[in-house]
Amino acid sequence: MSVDACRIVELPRLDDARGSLTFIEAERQIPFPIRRVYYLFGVPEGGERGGHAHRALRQLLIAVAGSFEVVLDDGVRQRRVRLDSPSTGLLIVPGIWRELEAFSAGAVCLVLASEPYDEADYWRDYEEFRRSLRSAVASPC
Ligand code: T46
Repeated sequence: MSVDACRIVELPRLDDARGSLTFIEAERQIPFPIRRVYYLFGVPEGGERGGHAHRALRQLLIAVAGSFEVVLDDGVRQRRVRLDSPSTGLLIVPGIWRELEAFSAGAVCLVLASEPYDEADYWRDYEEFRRSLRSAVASPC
C-alpha cells in the first residue's frame, strides 16, 4: 500500500453554546467495523510512540486532546500528518510504517481499530518490513 492510501477523515461536528460533539459510526465515517478501541495518554511532551507497521490492521487515529504528528512510510515514500483536532481522523491502511512524534502536553490519541490486538500482525523491525514489501513486489500472489 502507498502512503497516498492513508487519508484524512473529517468527522461530523456539532457545535453550540454548550460546546462540541463529534460522533463516529462504524462503516459510515470509517470503512471498517470497529473491533477495538484504545488510547494513548500521558505521553511526555515531545514524546514518541509507534515505530511499526501492520500486516492487516486498519486504524483511525484522532487527537481527541492536544496534538501530535504521524510519519507514514510505505518503504519508498514518507508523508507527515499533523493531527490537532478532535473532529479529524487519520485513516491508516495496512503495510504502512508509522511513527508518532511531537506530542503536545496532555495529548490523547484515540485509536479505532479494525481487529483485536494481535502481536503477530506487527512488523516491529523496519528492515524486516522493507524486505517483506520487496518480496511481495517480486512475487505478487
Ligand atoms: C499503533 C499506535 C498508534 C496491547 O496489549 N493491546 C493493544 O491493543 C495495544 C495497542 C497494545 N498492547 C500492548 C503491546 C505492548 O506490550 O501494549 C504495549 C505497548 O504497545 P506498543 O508499543 O505497540 O504501543 P505504541 O503506542 O507504540 O503503538 C500503538 C499500537 O500498537 C499501534 O498499532 O498504530 O499505537
